[in-house]
Amino acid sequence: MSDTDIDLDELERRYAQERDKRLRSDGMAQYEPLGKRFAALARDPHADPDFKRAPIEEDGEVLIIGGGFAGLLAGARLREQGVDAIRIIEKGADFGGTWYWNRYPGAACDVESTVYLPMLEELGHVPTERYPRGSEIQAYCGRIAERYDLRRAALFQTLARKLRWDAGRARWIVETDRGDRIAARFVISCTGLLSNPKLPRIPGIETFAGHAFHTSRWDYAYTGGDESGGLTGLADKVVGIIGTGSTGVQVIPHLAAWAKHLYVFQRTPASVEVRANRPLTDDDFAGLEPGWQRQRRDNFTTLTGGGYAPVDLVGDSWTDIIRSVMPRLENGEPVADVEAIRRAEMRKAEGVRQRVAATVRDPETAEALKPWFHYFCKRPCFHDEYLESFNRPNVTLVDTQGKGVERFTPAGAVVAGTEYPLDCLVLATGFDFLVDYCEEAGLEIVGDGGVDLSDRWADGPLTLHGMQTHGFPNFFMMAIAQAGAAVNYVHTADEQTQTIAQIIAETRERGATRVEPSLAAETAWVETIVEGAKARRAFLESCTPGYYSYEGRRERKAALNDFYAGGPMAYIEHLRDWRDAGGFPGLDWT
Ligand code: NA7
Repeated sequence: MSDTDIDLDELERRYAQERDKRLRSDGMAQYEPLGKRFAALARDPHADPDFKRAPIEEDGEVLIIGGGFAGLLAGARLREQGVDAIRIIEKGADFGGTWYWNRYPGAACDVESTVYLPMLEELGHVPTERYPRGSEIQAYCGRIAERYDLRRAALFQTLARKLRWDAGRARWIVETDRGDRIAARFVISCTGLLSNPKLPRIPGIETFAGHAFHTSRWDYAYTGGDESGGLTGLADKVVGIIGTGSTGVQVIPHLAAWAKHLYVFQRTPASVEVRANRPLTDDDFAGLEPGWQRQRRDNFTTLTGGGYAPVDLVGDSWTDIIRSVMPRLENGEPVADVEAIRRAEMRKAEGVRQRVAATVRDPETAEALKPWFHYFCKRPCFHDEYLESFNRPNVTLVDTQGKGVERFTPAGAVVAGTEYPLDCLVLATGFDFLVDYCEEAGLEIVGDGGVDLSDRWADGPLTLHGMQTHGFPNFFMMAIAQAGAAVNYVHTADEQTQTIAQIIAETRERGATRVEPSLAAETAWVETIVEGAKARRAFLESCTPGYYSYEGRRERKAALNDFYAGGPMAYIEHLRDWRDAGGFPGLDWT
């Protein structure tokens, strides 16, 4: 399509119309966590429910909360610094974090394995596919744990509950749900970004009498099969699914293949692009020079963060848009042409809609599957069988016109007055995102002088680099609020953990008992975030709501939860410069 075929103003009008259909007054309150009213749905299907162990009392060096990639990388980098007394507390029965919980059929990473999986060079690992499956990623987490001898540090099926800074002993005292009392000089909280499943507060949902589960707690005992499919238990079942985000798009082709009938209740259509997965072989890695992964990851994060790079090393659907809107170079400096970027973005979104039209046979279904929002408003999805699923006779798309399911009855879901009887309801409704740090982490954190972090952060986080906060010495967070938001969070996490491990090493070398950001350094960083976030927030207000836009919220909390405006690669470079500068300016040691 040529640029002149795109009427930008008309498109903007259409986007605004679609956003208005989806806007709701209850914002974030439209969701509730899995664990409260629906505690049974939060049960871990992979763990031994009868697991017991005696409580532990110990005094260690570093306590890490969470055994996903962030926690594992923190452990690995600390081992590299020679720290032996590490303890890792993990809710699940194994390492893996996101990939421990999300074992739904089709679960795979949408970022290329060569940039997503950390430490490929250190471990000499060759991923099997371009886009790795969940089970392979989880197994790889186990390999990192073995390599850095982290398994002996782990307390699985354990939740950290309360952290209290004991100034007299210069120790954090950590209590868990299993009665442990662990003292540690340093605490690194790695509780995840999208780790608390959320449910929509749809009227009557609690009365639904069929079988229901969230995708992050997939019930294979009911569906049969495994991550690769074979859901034979659904052969005589009418299944409904709510959620057409990254998860829904991966699950739906499997449900479509096995259910007697599948109803897809759609609120906002996903933007679904080409995935083009393929096996990787040694040839893909032949001739790569040491340091190749850092170069490749930096390149991917630069391009997907909207920056300039002379080459595109990954060259997939993620980087395609950047290729087409690459800023021009003037005197060696990249210069963004705002109008050209706007047109390229519209062209990209139009291409996504044309793919729907070319794939889905029923014109009405195809029309309903077309996304009408700015390409950057929501995380794009990548799949080569999703759209085809809607050509099956046993699949019905129920387009809710941006409203979602109206209500539930014991028999099923109601949309626009029509009841759809269901045997099984699959909730692909996502996870809490930047709601409230302590609430999401499930932690009560009491710092210097008895100050509760949730009180200090009542209006939103106050940090230096998104990783440390004044008055909470020797405490680190792995998060993205006030940090760099990369498409590939593991890249950010890797740089954050290298920084944290170096700060801890320096604290030990100095013989200091506490390290924390000065109030002045923290205030300056927060101001940088809030100022820098203005342009992005203005853009998000034009978007169809979702977790990127904080469901359309405008208050200070949303601004404080925002990201480093220079982009993820600039944030990473800022951390590198800070590490290299020596002495970590902005930190106070005692
Ligand atoms: P997402 O991306 O948050 O998707 C959740 C989906 O659930 C999305 O399509 C929502 O529609 C839908 N939803 C939520 N509430 C309702 C109601 N009430 N009715 C209908 N539909 C509803 O979560 P995912 O698990 O797919 O992906 C999470 C992240 O994992 C992803 O971003 C990647 O980082 C990997 P909406 O679009 O809000 O209208």
